[in-house]
Amino acid sequence: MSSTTYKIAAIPGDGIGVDITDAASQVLNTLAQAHGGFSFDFMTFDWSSKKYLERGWYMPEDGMAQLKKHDAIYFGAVGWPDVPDHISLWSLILPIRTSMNQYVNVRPTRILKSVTAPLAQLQKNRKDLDWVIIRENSEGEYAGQGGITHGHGPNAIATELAIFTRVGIERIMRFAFETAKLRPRKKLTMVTKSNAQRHGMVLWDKVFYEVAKEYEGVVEWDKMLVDAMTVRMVNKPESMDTIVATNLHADILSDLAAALAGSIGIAPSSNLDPTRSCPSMFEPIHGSAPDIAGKGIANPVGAFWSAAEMVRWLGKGDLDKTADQLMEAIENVSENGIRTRDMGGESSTKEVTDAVCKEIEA
Ligand code: GGG
Repeated sequence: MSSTTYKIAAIPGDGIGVDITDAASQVLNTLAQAHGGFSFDFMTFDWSSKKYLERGWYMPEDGMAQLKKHDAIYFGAVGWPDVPDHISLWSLILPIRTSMNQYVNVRPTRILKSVTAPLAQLQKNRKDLDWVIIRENSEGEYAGQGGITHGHGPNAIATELAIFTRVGIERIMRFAFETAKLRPRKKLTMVTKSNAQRHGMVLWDKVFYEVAKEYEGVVEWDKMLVDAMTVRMVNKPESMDTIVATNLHADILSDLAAALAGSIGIAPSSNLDPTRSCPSMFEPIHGSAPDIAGKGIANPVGAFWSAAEMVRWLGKGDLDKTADQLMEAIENVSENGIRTRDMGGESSTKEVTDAVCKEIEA
């Protein structure tokens, strides 16, 4: 039987990114061995804030070219107290997303088996929260356009331009409708702030209505303002399924979604190039958590769920069952009470990781 080796560029980054990337590679290797027919060849890139402080750069000049030689990128976390956050973010994940054409960020959220949801109503009706947030990942408020004039003193003037293109909006809407079409509820909620932001957000609305026409009778849709959306997520979670929003709005909404589902430490994300011309990147949505870095207590579940999504993407449909097996192992371990502190347990990162590996091998 022939075997496929997937070349993975691993960028652990900062803080707990290192712990959870190690844990994810252990789990992925165990999964490949147990399954057979595929394996992983990890190449680790030490592009971190620590290295930046030592040598003045995160990624070498040919960094993107090195990443392009891989089938996928696995990313830990970025951000460290001694480096301003906008420098670390703009030196690693943001340029990777744009250079690798990763214009979609998929963030699934549901309440995993035996995880405690913070709201009583969600704890009782756990299936009510089952969403996929589709984040536009290449433009909007993260386009990096703007500047500061009139010095940095009392007269400073800063601009932060949000860029929205018809091409960028249309492709994310199409991806969102296609995602919603395959989901059981077949519902799409589109989020903007088009009452106050009267240019880019109005173009979002316009393009959305155009694309929606193609899905008439196939996908039910509605539209929300982002402020009202936060209330609906808490009060009527069952009324939504797939959600599409701008880079900034979806970044914020997905943190709220993760908290409602039990912990930010659980939530995964896939930065996808749907054309598959560049490697896609998989990362938990949480940051580097400097306060618990190196203590061995970080929750690896978001990292494992992201790894499962990577397996699904690499397999192009052939490894869906394998990815499901990993998700089942994660849920069984949690059900057996092997959980980190943020999930109400006392287990270490290593204990959760070893238990997930054991479940896969069982
Ligand atoms: N593991 C992802 C990570 O390090 N996130 C830090 C962060 O602030 N990300 C912002 C973003 O996803 O745009």
